[in-house]
Amino acid sequence: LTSSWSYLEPGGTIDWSSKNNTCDETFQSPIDIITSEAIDKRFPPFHMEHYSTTADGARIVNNGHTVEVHLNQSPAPTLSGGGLDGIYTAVQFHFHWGSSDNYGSEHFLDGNSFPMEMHIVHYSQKYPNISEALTKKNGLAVLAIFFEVTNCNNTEFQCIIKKLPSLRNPGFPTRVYCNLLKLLPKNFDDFFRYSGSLTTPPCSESVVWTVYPKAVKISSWQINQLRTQLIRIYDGDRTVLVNNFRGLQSRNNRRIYKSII
Ligand code: B30
Ligand code: ZN
Repeated sequence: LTSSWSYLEPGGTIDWSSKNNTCDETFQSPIDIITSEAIDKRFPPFHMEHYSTTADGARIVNNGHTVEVHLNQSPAPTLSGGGLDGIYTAVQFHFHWGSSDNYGSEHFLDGNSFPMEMHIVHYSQKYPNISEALTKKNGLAVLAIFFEVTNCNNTEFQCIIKKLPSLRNPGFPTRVYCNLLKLLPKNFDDFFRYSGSLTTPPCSESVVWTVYPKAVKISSWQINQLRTQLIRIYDGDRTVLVNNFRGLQSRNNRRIYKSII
C-alpha cells in the first residue's frame, strides 16, 4: 500500500501543506481545548441508530496510517441530534496512538494529551457520499474519544486486539465484530464542540468535531499490542506503526462549545 503522505517525512506533518494547500489553512484540527475558555451551551442529546448491530460484520484494515474499521452500510449506523443539522451516516472508525503513555492523542484537554484517541467518522445524508461531503462545511461529523491506560483489559476493545496478528502488513482487510456503542464513554451527551478539519491530508475544513472529555479505559497490555503488532512502509522502510497523530493546530479565535451539566 503506497500513500502520498506520512507521519515520517523530514519536517513531519508540517510538510503536508507543500502538497495539500488546505493543510495550511486557519480552521485546522486537532486543537488544545482550554475548558475555561469554552462557551457553555447545552446541545440536545445524540441519537444513535444501528451502532451496535452493524459494527457487526465490519471490515478492519491496517491502511499504513492507522487501523481502520469500515462499517457495514446495510443498514448503516447513523447519528443525529447533539446539535447536528440532520442525519449523518457512520462510515468508519480508526485510532491515533503514541509509542508511550505520554502522548498519542490528537486533541488535547487543558494542555494534556492522552495515550490514544478514537475517531468515528460520519458524513451528512445531504450528500451522496463521503468524498462529496468532504468538500462541504459541516459535511462530516467526527466523534473523538480519548483512551487512558489502566491495569484492566477493556473487554469491548478485544474485538480490535484479537485481529492485530492478521493486520501486521498494510492492506489485507478482514472481518471484525465490534459493538460501537460499547466503545463510547458512558455519558456521551457531555462533550466539546467546534468546527475544524480532517487531521490527515487532504485536511478538508468540513468537520463538526465532538470531543468527549471522559476517557475510556484500556489496559497497558492492550495498547502495547497496538504499539508493537502493526507495520507501516514508507520510502521503502518498514517501521512499527506508532505516533500516528498530527501536531496541535492554532485555534484562531474559533468558538469552542462546552455541553456539560
Ligand atoms: S480524521 O478523523 O480527521 N483523522 C478521513 C476521515 C477522517 C479523518 C481523516 C481522513 C478521510 O475520509 N479521508 C479520505 C480518504 N479515506 C477515505 C475513508 O473514508 O476512509 C481513505 C483513507 O483511508 O485514506 Cu479509509
Ligand atoms: Zn482520525
